[in-house]
Amino acid sequence: MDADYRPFHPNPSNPAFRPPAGAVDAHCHVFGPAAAFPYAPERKYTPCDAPKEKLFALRDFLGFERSVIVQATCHGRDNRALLDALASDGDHSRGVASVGPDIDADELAAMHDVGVRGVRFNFVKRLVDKTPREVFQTIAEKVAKLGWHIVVYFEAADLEELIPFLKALPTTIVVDHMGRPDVTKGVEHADFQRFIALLADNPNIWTKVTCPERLTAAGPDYADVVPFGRRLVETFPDRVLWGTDWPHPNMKSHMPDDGMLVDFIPRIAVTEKEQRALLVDNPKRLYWS
Ligand code: 0GY
Repeated sequence: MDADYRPFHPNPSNPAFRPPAGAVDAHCHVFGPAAAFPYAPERKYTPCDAPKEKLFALRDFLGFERSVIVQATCHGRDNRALLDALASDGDHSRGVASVGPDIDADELAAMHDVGVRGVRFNFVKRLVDKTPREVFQTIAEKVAKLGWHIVVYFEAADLEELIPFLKALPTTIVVDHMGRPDVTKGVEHADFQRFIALLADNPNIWTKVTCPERLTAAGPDYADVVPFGRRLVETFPDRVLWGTDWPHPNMKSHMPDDGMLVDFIPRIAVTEKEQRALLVDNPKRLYWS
């Protein structure tokens, strides 16, 4: 583990908000354990192990029934830890993998069988080396044939330049962490409005209303992030997903209490109808249908 890496919260609080039956944590990771699933040589950080058993125990504790496990950059394109977690969790988990352009139909079919339903394209410069757009395009065409979607992770400053590329992708797209807005600029700022317009103009683009702990400039109450999540949930109620982001890689300011993150949900999805769409119906449509 890197010297400045913060491990996940050892004993999260019991959330006051109880998720509806069938609720999905649609963004979480498994890391290692390194002894069984070594981290990728090209990784930009070395996390603490966050094995599937801990993830599943947290899911139960927080009142969720299902998980979408997303391949993280510390494992590169080696999806073994992810596939192992999926294989051991039956119908309770689905996955988002990271693959290269040479992946063939048989490999994709094997991943599909164990629960993978998407791939992730990462544009965050501190996490990955640059990948040529043609490589992503090749992968996109292959996975679109299986009905998979593409999860994209980028910083708000890079959105404008990415828009033509995103618009050309041939399948559903899910943008991580609300497009990572600078919350100090406010919801009405041109940057966040550009993101809203992207979703308004492209019905195939969804977003995760996740990571108040990464986006806040104020601290663990996350009040400054609420208007961003709220705006997305009320404007696109059937294209939003929620997740813990456990085990919260690369958090520098603080390590979030996962119970408090669950209590963030009713602040952005205020009606039972919105909560059901966000936590049950939307992820079910994307991952379990
Ligand atoms: C997240 C966020 C981060 C890391 C990764 O794949 C990753 O390594 O996604 C981050 O450092 O912001 O969604 O887990």
